[in-house]
Amino acid sequence: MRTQVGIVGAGPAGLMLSQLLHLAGIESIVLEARARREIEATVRAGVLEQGTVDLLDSIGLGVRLHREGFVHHGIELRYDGRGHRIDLSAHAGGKAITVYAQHEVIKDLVAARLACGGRIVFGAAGVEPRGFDTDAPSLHYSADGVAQVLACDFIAGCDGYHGVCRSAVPQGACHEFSRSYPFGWFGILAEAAPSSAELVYTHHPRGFALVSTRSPTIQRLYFQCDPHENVDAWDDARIWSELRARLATRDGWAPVEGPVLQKNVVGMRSFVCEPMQFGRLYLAGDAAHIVPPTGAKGLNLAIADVRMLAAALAEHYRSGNGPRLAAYSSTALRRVWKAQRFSWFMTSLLHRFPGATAYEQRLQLADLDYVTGSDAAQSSLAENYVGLPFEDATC
Ligand code: RFL
Ligand code: PHB
Repeated sequence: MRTQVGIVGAGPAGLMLSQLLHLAGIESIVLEARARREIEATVRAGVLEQGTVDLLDSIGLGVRLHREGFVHHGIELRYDGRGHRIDLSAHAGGKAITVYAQHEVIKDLVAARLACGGRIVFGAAGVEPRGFDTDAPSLHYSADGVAQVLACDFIAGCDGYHGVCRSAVPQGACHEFSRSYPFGWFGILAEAAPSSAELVYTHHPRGFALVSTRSPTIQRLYFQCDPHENVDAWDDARIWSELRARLATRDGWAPVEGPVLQKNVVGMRSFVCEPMQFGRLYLAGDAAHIVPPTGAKGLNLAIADVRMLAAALAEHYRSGNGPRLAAYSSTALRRVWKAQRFSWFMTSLLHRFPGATAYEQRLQLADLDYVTGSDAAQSSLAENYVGLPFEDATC
């Protein structure tokens, strides 16, 4: 088998890359380890930046998103029992965010790929990128127990943080920068009407809490927990009691409660691999970098990477010469590091850090006071939250 671009991973990065390449007249095949129903059911991100929505619109994939997603023009920062609204649109040139679940984006992308005759190999086992330091890279894998080789011009490693592409890079070629946080997020899906029209990010002495939503009948909420927390130790009553305590305001606000449908604990890490290119292997999305979810940047960054990569590959195939392809890693990393900075800022602003001194706790409150009281600070937060402008044109 042969294709122009062999893509590993059918997450947002891999699927979007494949669709953008198709629209630029470039063939690709996606190899995905999991089954279609699994990738379409995994609950993860929810916040889409304006640029992500605009890109989905521009390729005709905005219909369901606009019908079922929620456009938010602001977020609330809550601390000391009081809420402070940040008007995102007023501070970021009219831009907004859309709350639309990642697995719904995945469903839309899979449907679009298949409708265009695109190939996604689900259940691809033992994927191994080879020869990416030569002009003849290939992906070795097995499907239904039969060994296969996919020869290609380029390999796109879109296989997430635990994928095989980054680990195929020779030791020493990849410089890794990382930070782990001494807490995780306990995430729930609950059957209840939205508690709030906009997202609520809360700082509380018991720890961070976040109110988000999914639909008129399903809410998504998170609270800071021990990274090794046992979800089975938390029944519905205990979960709601903790959320009530952290989210309470002086004027008696309380979340709308309902049965908890799903619960899990998410670790918090920051990670960057530099560079993002090794010969003919290009990494994109979580395969190259991850952020703690407090800034809602991971999925959006994955989409931004492949937008740049697709434009660079299109230029390469069009002109036979690819200055953009050569610059992919450095161009992408500039955006990546700004998202790292913002995610670190939001995480530091809002969480309770075990062992923080009284002095550090006071600084954190001063930071919250500054951000919610200063127009300049709100503009900075809003500009980053809705998504920084793209430096590069689309393909
Ligand atoms: P993904 O989504 O991990 O997809 C990688 C795909 O590769 C497959 N794969 C392999 N396939 C073949 N062979 C192998 N050896 C393979 N190994 C792996 C996997 O099965 C999978 O299908 O990476 P991608 O495409 O880079 O997308 C990244 C995003 O998924 C991630 O950054 C976001 O979910 C992060 N995130 C958020 N991002 C946002 O922009 N906004 C948010 O509101 C937001 N909230 C979140 C989040 C992540 C969370 N968790 C669970 C960490 C909230 C949470 C709780
Ligand atoms: C979500 O709705 O899942 C969500 C919202 C905001 C975040 C992270 C996750 O910062």
